[in-house]
Amino acid sequence: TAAKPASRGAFIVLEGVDRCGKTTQASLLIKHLVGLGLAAVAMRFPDRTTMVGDLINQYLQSKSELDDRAVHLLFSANRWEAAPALRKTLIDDGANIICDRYAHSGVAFSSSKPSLEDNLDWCRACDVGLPAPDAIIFLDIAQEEAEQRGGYGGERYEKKEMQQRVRKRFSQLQEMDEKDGRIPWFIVNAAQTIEEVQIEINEIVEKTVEKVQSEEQPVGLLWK
Ligand code: NYM
Repeated sequence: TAAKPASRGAFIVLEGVDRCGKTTQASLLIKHLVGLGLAAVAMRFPDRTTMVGDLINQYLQSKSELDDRAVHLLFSANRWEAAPALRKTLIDDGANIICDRYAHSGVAFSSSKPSLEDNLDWCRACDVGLPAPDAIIFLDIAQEEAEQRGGYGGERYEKKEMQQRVRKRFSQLQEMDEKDGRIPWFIVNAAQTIEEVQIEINEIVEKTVEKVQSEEQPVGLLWK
């Protein structure tokens, strides 16, 4: 059996509206951490490679229609099905996870739909108890700036009005987390150059990794 690692890995989540540069930054961050000799694993949600993920993918590409609550539960199930592997990576392998979107995207997008806008608590409920991030890095960008980046793709939700509502929801979720005091948010101005954004993110992540290693806290339970 493999030796138990000295400490667990940090669970870092990158969040933001579509076109904020999350995916680019996530892969740069992995390279940076590996360069520092730290184990780093990339994850992303939705994970379209699973059976649940395939249903989500068909929905996002408008190849299927689903009730808003049904698809919300699929996004949540897509996280729950990954949770055991996520814990194993953090705890047994002692590797850091860099995750492109997680539960906050789930709540922000679903609760921006007219049918769910008064149901924030319902939207949060199915993600309660998932492995909690040690830090949320929110890549903040103005709507106009995001739109200038080559425009949106053709997937569901990639519309101006929806994106504006999502951005507001993220702020609301940030406030709720800050009141609760367990999951720290770091807001990075994503309108800067790729290099400038990268420098800020690297610093936040290095500090978070150090904190997780020195405090020896177990992986938290989201919103519980
Ligand atoms: N999305 C993502 C949700 O609506 N709920 C979720 O739980 C998650 C994780 O899926 N517009 C939305 C946000 C995006 C879309 O994500 C696809 P990506 O990162 O473009 O593959």
